[in-house]
Amino acid sequence: MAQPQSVDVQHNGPATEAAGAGSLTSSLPTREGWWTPFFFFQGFWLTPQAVKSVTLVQARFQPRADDIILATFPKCGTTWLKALAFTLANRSRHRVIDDKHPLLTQHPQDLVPFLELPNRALHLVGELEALPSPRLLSTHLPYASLPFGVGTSSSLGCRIVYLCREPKDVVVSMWHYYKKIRPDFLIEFHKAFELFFEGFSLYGPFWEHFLGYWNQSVIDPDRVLFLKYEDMMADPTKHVKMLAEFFRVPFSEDEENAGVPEEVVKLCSFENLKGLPVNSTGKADRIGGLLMENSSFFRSGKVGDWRNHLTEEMANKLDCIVQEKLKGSGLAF
Ligand code: PAP
Repeated sequence: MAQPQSVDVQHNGPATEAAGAGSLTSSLPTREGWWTPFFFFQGFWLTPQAVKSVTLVQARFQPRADDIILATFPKCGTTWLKALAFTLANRSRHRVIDDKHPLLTQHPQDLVPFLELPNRALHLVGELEALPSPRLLSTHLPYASLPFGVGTSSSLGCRIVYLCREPKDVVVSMWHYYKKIRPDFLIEFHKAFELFFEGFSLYGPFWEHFLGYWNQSVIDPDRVLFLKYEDMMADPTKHVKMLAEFFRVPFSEDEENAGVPEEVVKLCSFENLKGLPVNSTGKADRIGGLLMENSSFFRSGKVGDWRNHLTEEMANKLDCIVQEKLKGSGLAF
């Protein structure tokens, strides 16, 4: 591992809690390999920008008991979960079959705000505080790094949906995504695979990320709903109903009879969302300083695409580390 090094952390306006972030990163282990050095912060690899925004979120975010947090490791189906959750939670305001439904004109990523995005964290109090309850929020933060009150098992604790995915598909999705959004950062697939395998990827080690939420879902299943992308793909309607129950807006008998759960599945399906002009054209800066195509979040949307990218040896190697790291937890892929 490379020697710790300092990074220049810019401070903006009243975000004084970030003042310690520069000195904080200077004392953190750091490693190169991705487009910028990552820092090992609270047990996970983050960009300097992410260290800064996570610190801000932890200092400033005011959780509400009725907040619902959508938590994911990157490339595990965040966009899909945001679309489903938004549609379910807001269906009394926005009918699922309606040519004015927000999903038809807004990118799913924009309908549920991330807690820790750099440009958002700086306006955390203003933007997130202004949202009416119950708030629907999303995060890539590991369980242990959630701001106090989100992660605690108390009446203050928010409800959390965690979505994870077969790691072999995650690494493939991640590599394609970086290739698309960072064309100036060239990394061969086998190199990205090695880093991911070592647990060195954004918000990695992925197994620690999975386990943090998994363990909590075992202890407190009413508060943490743990889902897998593959299970959702296999039976989306069942999962849509499960999510509606978890959000405390279960489908009525009339809705069930009218096929509303199936309509939610259709509206949020990969094929439908990918084909919409708002998702297939245009660019936006969603992570602070990087303009990316809206289509970057819709690639193949398949289970098992890893077969087109990993050799048998690579697949076995990743399977072995996953088995070893998850051993005894009850979680398996
Ligand atoms: P993020 O974590 O960076 O926000 P995320 O949405 O998790 O991104 O990653 C995109 C993945 O979800 C892509 O997977 P792929 O590369 O294997 O194709 C994307 O295609 C997939 N995805 C996006 N929308 C949907 C959807 N509606 N249904 C299923 N998969 C989807």
